[in-house]
Amino acid sequence: MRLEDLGFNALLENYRIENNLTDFEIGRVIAEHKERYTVKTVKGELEAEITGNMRFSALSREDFPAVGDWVALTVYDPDFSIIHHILPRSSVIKRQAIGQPGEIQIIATNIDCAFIVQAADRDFNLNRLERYLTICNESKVKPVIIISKTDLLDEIGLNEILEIINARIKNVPVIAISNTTGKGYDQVREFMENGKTFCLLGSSGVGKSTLLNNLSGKHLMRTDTISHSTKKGKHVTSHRELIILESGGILIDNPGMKEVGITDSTGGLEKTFDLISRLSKDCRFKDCTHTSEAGCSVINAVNNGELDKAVYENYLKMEKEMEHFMSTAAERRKKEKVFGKIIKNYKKDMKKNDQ
Ligand SMILES: Nc1nc2c(ncn2[C@@H]2O[C@H](COP(=O)(O)OP(=O)(O)OP(=O)(O)O)[C@@H](O)[C@H]2O)c(=O)[nH]1
Ligand SMILES: [Mg+2]
Ligand SMILES: [Zn+2]
Repeated sequence: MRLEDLGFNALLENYRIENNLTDFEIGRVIAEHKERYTVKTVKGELEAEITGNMRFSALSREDFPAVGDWVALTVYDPDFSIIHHILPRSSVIKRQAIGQPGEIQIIATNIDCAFIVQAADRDFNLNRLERYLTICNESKVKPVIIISKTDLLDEIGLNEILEIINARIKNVPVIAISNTTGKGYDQVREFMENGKTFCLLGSSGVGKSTLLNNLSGKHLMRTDTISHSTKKGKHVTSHRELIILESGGILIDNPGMKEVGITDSTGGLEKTFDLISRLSKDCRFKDCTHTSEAGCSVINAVNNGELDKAVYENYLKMEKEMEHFMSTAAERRKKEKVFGKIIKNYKKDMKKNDQ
């Protein structure tokens, strides 16, 4: 295996040389288990941990390695390596961490293209599609929408879904697939360029791992049937994992997500809701919130039917969520800083007492 097969490129190579990382082994994080990482290198798969320094100087989750990262490490033996550096990320897909207000969770890094998977039978939801588009657009990851399980629907039902998507979401490719019949697989494969990294996003039970297994021709990820009593997915995939397909392309499977909270995604919202961004240039006030202001061209567009009310409402909801996230994150950082100072003073006092 060459590093290029894993997605290594000239930009990363230049960085490696310019930053004197030539004495380190270079590899890509393919799995994470509670701050232990599996890193794929030309020497094989290595188990690695981070340096103490990296852990203590980390300000947020973004300072820790994530699946998809390129790292520089020292190899002691195959079961023990130390990660010293994370090479610059070309993209980061992230969401709000569950149960930790103001904190982010990295879904994957260095992604070229995201497959946003929704099942045709009962998972399909436009608001949620726009949410996934926002987190992809924020990081300039090319989104592709995949509608799975089309075998459970007749032609008319499927066309209805595709029309609904086309009416609301422009300029994003949509592929209808069935993991059972293989429908749409040729179109998916067309996107999968050699050396490029793709990731699978979507709710639990929509068929992400089944798609990955079928594309690889191997049973790499466990898949399972959905609980019929609750009609809910069982979260079969429990951790992120990066896989290289023999046919070319690198694919990251993710556990199904229930919530996709927006973080600091100004650019992502602008791109996803580009009609709103264009309209807002004509609002009377520069800082118009498009909620109640006079001379708001966004509200005008909703009133005259140019802008879909559902799109407008989804935009406002995510915009509000983003503002809330950013103020909570700022508050969190402030508290952590104060806490850091308390610890520092405490340690100083301890030293004084020792003398
Ligand atoms: N009928 C039909 N069933 C499918 C299709 N794709 C997947 N399934 C079934 O749906 C169930 C869930 O599939 P998985 O691939 O495990 O779903 P997942 O998205 O990986 O789920 P998590 O790992 O929990 O996020 C399995 O029983 C699959 O056999 C499809 O296109 N059609
Ligand atoms: Mg899965
Ligand atoms: Zn406005």
